[in-house]
Amino acid sequence: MSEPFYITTAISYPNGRPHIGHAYEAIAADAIARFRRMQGRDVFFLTGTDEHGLKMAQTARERGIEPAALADEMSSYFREMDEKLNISFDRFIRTTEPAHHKASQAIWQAMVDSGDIYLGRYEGWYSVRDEAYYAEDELVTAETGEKLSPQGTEVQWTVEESWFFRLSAYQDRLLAYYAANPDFIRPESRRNEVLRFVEGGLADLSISRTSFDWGVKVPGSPDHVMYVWVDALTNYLTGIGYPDDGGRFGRFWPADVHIIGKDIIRFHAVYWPAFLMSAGLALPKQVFGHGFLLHRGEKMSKSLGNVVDPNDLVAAFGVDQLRYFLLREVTFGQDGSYSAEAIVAKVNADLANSFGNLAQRTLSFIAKNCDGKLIDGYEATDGDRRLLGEVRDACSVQFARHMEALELSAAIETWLRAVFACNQYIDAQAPWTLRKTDPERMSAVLAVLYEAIGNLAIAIQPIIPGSADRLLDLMGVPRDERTYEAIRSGEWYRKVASSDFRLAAPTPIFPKLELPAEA
Ligand code: ME8
Repeated sequence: MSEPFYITTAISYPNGRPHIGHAYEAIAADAIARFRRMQGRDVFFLTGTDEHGLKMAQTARERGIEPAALADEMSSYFREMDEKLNISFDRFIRTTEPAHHKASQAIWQAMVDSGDIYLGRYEGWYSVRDEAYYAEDELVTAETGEKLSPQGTEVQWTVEESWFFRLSAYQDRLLAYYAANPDFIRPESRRNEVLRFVEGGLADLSISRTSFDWGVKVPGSPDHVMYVWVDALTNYLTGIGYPDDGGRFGRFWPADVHIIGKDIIRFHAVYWPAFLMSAGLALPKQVFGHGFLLHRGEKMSKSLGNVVDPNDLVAAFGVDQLRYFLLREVTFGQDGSYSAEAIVAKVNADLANSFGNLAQRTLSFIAKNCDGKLIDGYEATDGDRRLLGEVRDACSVQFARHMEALELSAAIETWLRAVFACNQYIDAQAPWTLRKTDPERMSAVLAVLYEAIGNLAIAIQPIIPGSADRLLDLMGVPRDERTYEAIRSGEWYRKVASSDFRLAAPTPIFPKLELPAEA
């Protein structure tokens, strides 16, 4: 059986509709999941919605509906967005599912059993927006004199009986774990941020609430619901069957990587490992905090009116166009900016003009001038071998190395350099001239290009799955040959060429984009 690979996104708060930041995270995680599947790994990809907590309860109250009704409605928009973006999740989890309540109570009980939970009284600051507690010295003062969270959100003084988690007892164990596992938190900037925070000392964490009841009930303490982050983080266990399904849970835990945004790194890299240590469970291998997506360099906010619905971007530019832009433009781990102009410019330059044009002119030439027939054997020149070697190396070895390191934009750049090399080759070889002067050489050049384009399409599948599939279907590349292994072995071209496959006249896979009028 192949090696498991368990990847998760954060689960989103469905207190509003999904925005481009949610889309970005889903797309990045999907590219990694697809890449690992192509490597032959047995992938489990989890995503979903985080439906408890005060923020959900308050939004529902403002809208005059029950929190459950709000969650049902909004969660469906997240799922629809995922489907539209071609996100290949294996499970879409909702934290209101009974199985999740059971899992959260199980991990709670395990923490009780290790003596890490005690009853106390919480007096301090809470931000509903962030669903987070803050210490006095973490707060910032606004120009108006109002106290705000370090994220700039409103905080309220809260006094409540509460169950506490003995987080303070985990400082040394966490620091030792970070030191022994330098790749646990990535990128480096996030790791440093977490180290500084933990080195500064950890206070015990309030992990239950009594002032509202929209949450998972604390076992044996019916007046308390769990602090939303305790149940939210546990989704990563529920998703693979904890506590019952020994089979799947045993196979996929610990997770290979949690893909999350930089604003929630503390929950994933401090609280979560401490909860798991307390419950006697293994720790995830990696937590990756990606950057934030800005609109024209500005933070998205309802008041600025620049919160963009991902569905509109898909309608305007296309799914793969959006996926490509986000993964190529934003260095994974850093903040990035987007605008309609930037999407149009990047997609036209890279997909329409470089890759699309390469495929279109080669394939339509073969369809038109060779009856769609490919030649099986030919005499390769040094230049032919050089190009094929370069493309093969870029598409299998280098692309894969970058993807494994979660350097998504670097992987795409490598691929694009190979596309450029093909375009130089086609211009230098000029098959349209050879057609008259040396038809045999023309056929060889087309065979080289066909294999190169096929390899480029195979490699880029995780990034632009729909378009790559269409191109590979058109080119007759067998489904089971669409892997990095197939690129390396170089067998697929001969199989296609020696079969009775005939290439049909292609329509462009990447039509040139126009800037929408209202942009
Ligand atoms: O934080 N750019 O939910 P959420 C990029 N429920 N990513 C962004 C972003 C932006 N502009 N805005 C948000 C939560 N995100 C919790 C998670 S996990 C056990 C619980 C990212 O809906 C954000 O960083 O506020 C997070 O990873 C994800 O979107 C969901 O954010």
